[in-house]
Amino acid sequence: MEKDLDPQETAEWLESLEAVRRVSGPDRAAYLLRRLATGSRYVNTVPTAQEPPYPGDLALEQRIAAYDRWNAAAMVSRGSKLGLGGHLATYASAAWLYEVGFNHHFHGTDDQVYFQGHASPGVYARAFLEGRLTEAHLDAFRRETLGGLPSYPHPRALPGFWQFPTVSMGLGPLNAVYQARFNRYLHHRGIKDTSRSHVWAFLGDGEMDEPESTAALTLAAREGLDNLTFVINCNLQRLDGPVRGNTRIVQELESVFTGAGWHVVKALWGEEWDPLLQDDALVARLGELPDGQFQTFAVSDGAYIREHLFAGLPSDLSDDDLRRVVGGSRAGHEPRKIHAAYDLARRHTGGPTVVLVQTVKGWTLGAGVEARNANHQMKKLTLEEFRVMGERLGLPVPAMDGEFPPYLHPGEDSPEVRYVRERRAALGGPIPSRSYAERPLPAPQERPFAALAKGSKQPVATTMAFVRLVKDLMKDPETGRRWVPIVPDEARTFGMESLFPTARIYNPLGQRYDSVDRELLLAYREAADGQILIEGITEAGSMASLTAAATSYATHGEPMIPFYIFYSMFGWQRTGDQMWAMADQLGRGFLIGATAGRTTMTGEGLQHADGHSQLIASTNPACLSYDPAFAYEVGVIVRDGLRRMYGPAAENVFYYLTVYNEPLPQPPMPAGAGEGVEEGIVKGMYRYAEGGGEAHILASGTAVHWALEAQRLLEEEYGVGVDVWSVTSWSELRREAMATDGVPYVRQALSGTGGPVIAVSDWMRAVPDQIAPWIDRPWTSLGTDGFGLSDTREAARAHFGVDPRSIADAVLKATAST
Ligand SMILES: Cc1ncc(C[n+]2csc(CCOP(=O)(O)OP(=O)(O)O)c2C)c(N)n1
Ligand SMILES: [Mg+2]
Repeated sequence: MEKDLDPQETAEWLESLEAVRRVSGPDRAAYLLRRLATGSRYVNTVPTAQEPPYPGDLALEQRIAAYDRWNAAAMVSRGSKLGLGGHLATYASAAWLYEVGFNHHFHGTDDQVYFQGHASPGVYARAFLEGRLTEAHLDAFRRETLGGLPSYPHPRALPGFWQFPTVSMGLGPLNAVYQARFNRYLHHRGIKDTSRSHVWAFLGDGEMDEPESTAALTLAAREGLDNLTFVINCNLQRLDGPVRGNTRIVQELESVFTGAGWHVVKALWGEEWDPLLQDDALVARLGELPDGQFQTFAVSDGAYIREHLFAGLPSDLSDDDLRRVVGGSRAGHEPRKIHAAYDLARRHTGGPTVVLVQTVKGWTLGAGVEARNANHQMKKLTLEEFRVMGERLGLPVPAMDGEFPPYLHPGEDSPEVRYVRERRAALGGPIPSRSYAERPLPAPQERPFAALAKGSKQPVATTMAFVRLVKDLMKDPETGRRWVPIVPDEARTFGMESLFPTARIYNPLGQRYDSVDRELLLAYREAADGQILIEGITEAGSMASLTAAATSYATHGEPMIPFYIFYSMFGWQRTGDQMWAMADQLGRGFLIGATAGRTTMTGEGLQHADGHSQLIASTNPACLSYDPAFAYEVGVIVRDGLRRMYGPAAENVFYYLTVYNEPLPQPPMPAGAGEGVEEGIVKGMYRYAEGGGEAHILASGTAVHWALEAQRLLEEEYGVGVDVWSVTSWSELRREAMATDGVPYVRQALSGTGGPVIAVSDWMRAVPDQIAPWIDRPWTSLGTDGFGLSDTREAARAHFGVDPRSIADAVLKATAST
């Protein structure tokens, strides 16, 4: 809660504003407030006179930055001969933002840096200078089949180097907020002291258009995340042209971040502007100039600038000076100004900081590139352009023949190389770097799994079975505290309120109110060391939380076991890109799609009824996706998942389990078959109920119950005996079949049986059809293709033709025609 430092002054101001409102109307009062929030002067937050001394050797750093600029441009240009692409302009505008960080601010062991994806050539160039990469690496940029460098920050493709994938725009800023938040969570829960760590997120001004970019701003302020800094490179351009041609992106972002409660630091103008900015009229004019016009000034001659920007204002500068200052003097090209801003950001307490820094896109790459609308897609400079750039940067430009420029290196023993290595050593080690030691977790106690294996006569939905399981697992003496339950405001829907009193809901402020239900056994309990993350109604935020927890084994050396439980409809199709990014980031954990199925959630209809998330999940190579029918299957899958993700040979996979909300009796794990059943559950199918073998019904999830009912109907009414199989994972069966050189498991399982195969589930037909190519017998699939609708379960299932009667009909038809 904000403290009123001077209540009397507050009262006076409020009184004045109230008077404005009375006299001139509410619109006028609102205008004044808006001006106050957004109309701060369009100048640097730290004036030159107040800049802290620069902590490094500026001349040397200039040369280092020059080498990095050259090599970044060279690697992209050289790659262009194969048509592999790459980006020149992003890094060229941001080079100093990174150099100042590398030399003075990024703490190797503590800090976590989200690099702007398209700036990766510069990050590689810097690693080349530090001796972490060789020329051969740079020359294999974007040639991953040769073991070369990935185009963007991809931990999965370069796992010792990159930590955070960023190039799907908007996910970086969102994930960065939740990463900073998760660091605090680990701290508050006593799992790791993260008080020294800082999260830096480098973002494009165009990237801020993505709704995800600003989605978590208020969370960061609310939770006081002063361990987080956004650096937004305001080069005023995105891919096609200006970010805000007719208005101003810096002021827009300033008002958004200010309104969200962030500390805003502006670093806009280079030092040469200082005398000009003495003129308030010019400052006011700059603050009202459309960005598109300012971009044009960046490429205009002095006469045009004098005529259009300075019209009516005095200026002592020559045309050449004007061209130089207006053309390129920006705070983002000056290490002192960047350091001043970062320093302020790091010293700020109580909340997050955003540094809005102005640059020219393509800076130093020459007149054909700088501030040009098409520069995002320029992939190559001519040798002449390299020569001009090298001279401008003060580099020893070699004689160049052939088509492409060489890489430049000052020599192993040069002051430049010694300096970058010393700086990184002083700051604790290389960045980016993803290094950690695997810490296998012991297998949990057997008791919770044994409870599920016993089954229950009382009808229980598989959602409840899962929640009971994790509730028990959270009590495990060794691993219980590593569980991280994540829910977007649906804990009650999934029966999770039973976790509130013991596990409690994480809130760094604790609970500052008497909860309305405090007398109840299952009262709403918030606590600073709470274990449950109730994220509010944000699936995107929950996914970002999951990503942070799922990668804690690598980012913190602390394996955590997150499970994120959500309405299955609002998972894969809504946030599938985040699941893709989590796969890139090598996340490990459980996604639980609850209230799954097109017909199983009664009465909710078209936008809730999920008949396809199993299909989307199957497209993610890191995801093992299961559709269990019975509680004991849930137990077997979770136990196997814990082994595969947290055991001694941990794999970089995550799990998706769909669970249903239809309470049904839960049978005990079939006895006798024992290990065969468990193996079948893990591999994807096993025979649950033999019944004559004239046909075979393959069913998954809740549809196994319909299949069993169809089996009974067929036996009793038609004397047809069929077997019912529980398919726990269509996609794992398919993957194994595609991968094996031998007989696929699905064929092995069915070997020795005959008769047609009928597949059914609460998913669209394409889900079971995944295994159809390996069924060498008549195949029929039933499913819930089309939009969902609300009705009783029975009516909905009859509508889609997946109810027991429809299954029986399909079996009769199939057996008749064979
Ligand atoms: C979600 C998503 N949409 C579109 C793109 C394609 N894209 C890549 S870079 C870019 C423009 C980036 O502009 P900005 O964020 O301002 O970065 P700058 O290069 O100017 O620093 C676009 C549209 C993407 N990478 N991710
Ligand atoms: Mg931009």
